[in-house]
Amino acid sequence: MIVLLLLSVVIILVYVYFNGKYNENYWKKRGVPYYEDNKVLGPYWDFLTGDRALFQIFYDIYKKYPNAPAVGIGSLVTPSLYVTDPTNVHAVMQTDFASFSDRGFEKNESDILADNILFMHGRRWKLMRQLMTPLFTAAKLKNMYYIVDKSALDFVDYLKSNPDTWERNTFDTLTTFCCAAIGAAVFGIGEQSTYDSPFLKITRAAFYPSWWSNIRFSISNLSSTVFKLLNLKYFSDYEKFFIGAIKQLLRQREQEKTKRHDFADICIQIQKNGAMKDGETGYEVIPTDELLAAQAFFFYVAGVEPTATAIFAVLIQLGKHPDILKRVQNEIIDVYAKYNKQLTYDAISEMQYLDKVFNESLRIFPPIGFLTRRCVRDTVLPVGNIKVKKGTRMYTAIYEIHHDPRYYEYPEVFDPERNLSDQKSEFYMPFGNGGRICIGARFAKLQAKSALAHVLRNFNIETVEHKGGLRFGKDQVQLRMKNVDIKFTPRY
Ligand code: HEM
Ligand SMILES: *[C@@H]1O[C@H](CO)[C@@H](O)[C@H](O)[C@H]1NC(C)=O
Ligand SMILES: *[C@@H]1O[C@H](CO)[C@@H](O)[C@H](O)[C@H]1NC(C)=O
Ligand SMILES: *[C@@H]1O[C@H](CO)[C@@H](O)[C@H](O)[C@H]1NC(C)=O
Ligand SMILES: CC(=O)N[C@H]1CO[C@H](CO)[C@@H](O)[C@@H]1O
Repeated sequence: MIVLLLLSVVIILVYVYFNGKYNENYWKKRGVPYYEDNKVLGPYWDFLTGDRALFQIFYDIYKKYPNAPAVGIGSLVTPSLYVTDPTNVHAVMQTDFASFSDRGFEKNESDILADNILFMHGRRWKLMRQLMTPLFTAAKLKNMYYIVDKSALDFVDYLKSNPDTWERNTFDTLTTFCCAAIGAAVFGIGEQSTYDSPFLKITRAAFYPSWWSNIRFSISNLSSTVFKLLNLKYFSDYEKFFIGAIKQLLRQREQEKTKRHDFADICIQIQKNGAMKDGETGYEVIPTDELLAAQAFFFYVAGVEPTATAIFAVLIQLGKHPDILKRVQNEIIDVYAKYNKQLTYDAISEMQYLDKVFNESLRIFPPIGFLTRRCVRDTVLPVGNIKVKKGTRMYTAIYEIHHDPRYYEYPEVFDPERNLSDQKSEFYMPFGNGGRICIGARFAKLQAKSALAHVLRNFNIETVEHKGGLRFGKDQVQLRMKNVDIKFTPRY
């Protein structure tokens, strides 16, 4: 017994040693430094055993190899490359997109709700992305703006009638709002408050970030084989509820004549048009209720937390800079008066200073700290001439670049006057970049700015950092600002 145990320990140690050695040589041969602190699991080891966010661990590596074109990292048997040089990052995301068009997510085919553009790859993704893109044009957003506006007004009412939210659990309050607002955009609105929607309670519970969901994502990140072996499903718990709700909604809408400009309307249109076909390859997809439910689901999975984080980022900065807050509020008040006490789509678009503040807040706190891709065909990265083989996992820096003094003078200083629209896209990527850039960016910005305008018209704010100061939650891809709250004081 003891012998057997010892033997297995020895076998594991030998395996770990050779696995690490192999990974190291793999990258050294290609002229790339290798992250040596843990040769087998790389930054994931630090993530699993520590209490910091993964992006912070990457940031340490970034600072350790400031001039490397990329850094090899351990990830069991899959070669993995952490891309730090902005030109290389740009190649992965944009200029060589065809070689890196996958996010590298594994999904179980029977996991219906994971069949959405966030997780899809290959020609299926391409077709679905083409189909969903027109949903977020300026014209469509203008039509659905009345829903965005109602959500923001309901949010203000909610704040006004719940003074217990004025100094505590700000991020929770914002997540609830984003869940309600996304629900309104997908399912439509009626007379009652978006906060009284029957969907809110369940979706709110589903999207509460938990340690378990971190672990599940982490397994899939490390190795698709392990993921398949364990037979994990991402969203099975919500499948029945969600698909049922969408089916019911679609059948109901088929009977209606009036256009409401929400996501459900668009689904009906898509189904009327029948099978979707890629002109080039002839590949076809049938828009079933299930497929559309999965697309509705991406609004929640991809939309709720980053939008809440973005609003939080702006509030944290404004609550620390009273002079900038005053200027934002003055702009809101002026535009509000100009538009006859309405915050219309055009009114929100006119708030240039708010836009600058939003942009700069997302430079300092990009809600997604780094991105992942999978190489789908052998290629070469321009800086350092790095050969990358099909199947390699890529991690690209965002937060690190946003905070690099080589690209931003005094990067830790919040300064809305930085000309970010002058900035090359490889240095500013809160919504990612290239072919897989955030499809909801316009919608998210509109939602966030509308909420901010309504709230800041009604409240003054101050940022309250609790004992020990602001820190980040132990999350994989998100930035979650913790130990900090917003104190709201009424101005009405
Ligand atoms: C401020 C809020 C948001 C931020 C900061 C954000 C950020 C991002 C980022 C960084 C990516 C990855 C892009 C890449 O890989 O290059 C992404 C992808 C995506 N986002 Fe957002 N997002 C936000 C809100 C939303 C909303 C509200 C929706 C839904 C309406 C949404 C839908 C998506 C989808 C579907 C993808 C995957 C696109 C694809 O793979 O083709 N996002 N987002
Ligand atoms: C997906 O999950 C189901 C049940 O959870 C399982 O029966 C099936 O074999 C899995 N498929 C793959 C490819 O892992
Ligand atoms: C904010 O950033 C976006 C790019 O993300 C840019 O198009 C826009 O012009 C910027 N706004 C201002 C006021 O600079
Ligand atoms: C910011 O950069 C854009 C693009 O280069 C330019 O058109 C604009 O005038 C600049 N704005 C300021 C205030 O410098
Ligand atoms: C390579 C890979 O699968 N990366 C994923 C890791 O997990 C996050 C979610 O926590 C995904 O967004 C990445 O795509």
